[in-house]
Order: sequence, then C-alpha cells, then structure tokens
Amino acid sequence: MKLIGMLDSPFVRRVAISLQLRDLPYEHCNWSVGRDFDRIRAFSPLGRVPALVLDDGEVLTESSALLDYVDDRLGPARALLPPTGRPRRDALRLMAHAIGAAEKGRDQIYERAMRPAEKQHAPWALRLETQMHGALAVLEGVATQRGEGWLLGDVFSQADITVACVATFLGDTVLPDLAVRYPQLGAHTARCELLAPFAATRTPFFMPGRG
Ligand SMILES: N[C@@H](CCC(=O)N[C@@H](CS)C(=O)NCC(=O)O)C(=O)O
Repeated sequence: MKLIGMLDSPFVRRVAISLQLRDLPYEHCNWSVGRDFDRIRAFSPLGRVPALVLDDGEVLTESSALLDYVDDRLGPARALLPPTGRPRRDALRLMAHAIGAAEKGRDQIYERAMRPAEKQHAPWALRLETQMHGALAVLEGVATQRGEGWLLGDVFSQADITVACVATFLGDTVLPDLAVRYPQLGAHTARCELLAPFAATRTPFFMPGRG
C-alpha cells in the first residue's frame, strides 16, 4: 500500500498512525498539496490528501474511507472503531467534532496563506474560529469527564487518534495556546503523543504555498 500526503495534515496522520499501530506495512509518499499537486491529482482527482493506493492499484480517498478500509481489513476484534452501539456512536461523534475543528482550522490557514491580505474577510475568519472553538469545547468536556482514561473509557480507539492528531495540528498552526485554553484536551493529546506511532509521525507544519 502507498499512503499519499504529508504527515503535518491530521487527515493523513490519523491514517498513518492507524496503519502503524496495527502493524500494516505501507510506503509513505510525502507529497505536498502545493508542490506535488499534479502528481497527487493523478491518484486523487480532487487534488486532496490523504489517498491510499492499494496493492492492486485501487485508490481510496477521504480519510474516513481509508480508516474504514483499514478496520474492515483488520476485522472487528482489532478494528480501531468500536463495531456497534453506543461506543461506536460516541466515537463517531467525537471524531466528527475533531474533524470539523480540523477543517475549520485548515480553512483559516488557507484564508491566510492563499489570499492577498486585502481580500481576506474578517467576518468569515471569525466564523471559522467560532466554529472551531465550538467543537473544541465539546472535546474538552469529554476529555474532562474521562480524566486520565481514553476518550471512550478503558479502550484506546480511533477517537483518541483522531482527536489527538487534530489537537496537535491546531496547536501547531492556528491555536498555539490550545493546551492552555483546553487543558484536558491538551493533556489527552500529550499522552497520545508519547505512543510510538505518534512519535514516529510527528512532523512540523509545512505552510501551503511556500514551495
Ligand atoms: N475531508 C478530507 C479532508 C482532507 C484535506 O482537507 N486535506 C488537505 C490537506 S490537510 C488537502 O488535501 N488540501 C488541499 C485542497 O483541498 O486543495 C479527509 O478527511 O480526507
């Protein structure tokens, strides 16, 4: 398998961590959505990452579809998302908030990086920030309830991976004081970042449009 995309993206990184955590081998194509746009579009017509190229040449795009493939391949006993019921719904709810916050953070970065200053629209930027903080407040509430545990309780899950990847991404980019504003989310993220697949995929943020 080939995983396309840089690891400073939380969407790419959550897939890389999932593959490593479950010992699924893959080749990493460290391609930038700026510099390697044409190369990426040959696999991902939207020009987006991550994309996962399977051994038979089939290409998957959209990180949730990649994670679904990984879990399907692992089977229910080793899957990272709980198979049914309340735990599955809770995980999906947390992941939806985390991914939503990441998208709002990503859009703030693109607004600043891709538009000339005179074309940036302050009310839009404020809306993005407000939406991002709305989702982060939900994650902080759950992390507070869980204390030292994982987000679903005793079992480490895709919710932990996704939430931590997003918090690290936002802390590295639009919200450097994330751990001060959301201390329990920060503490949960710090615990995740100590795990080997997190350490192996920790990458400084590469600003789009800068080469
Ligand atoms: N919903 C998508 C979001 C992926 C995404 O936004 N990727 C960014 C990199 S962080 C990207 O490819 N941006 C280039 C673009 O959309 O033009 C997923 O989960 O895979």
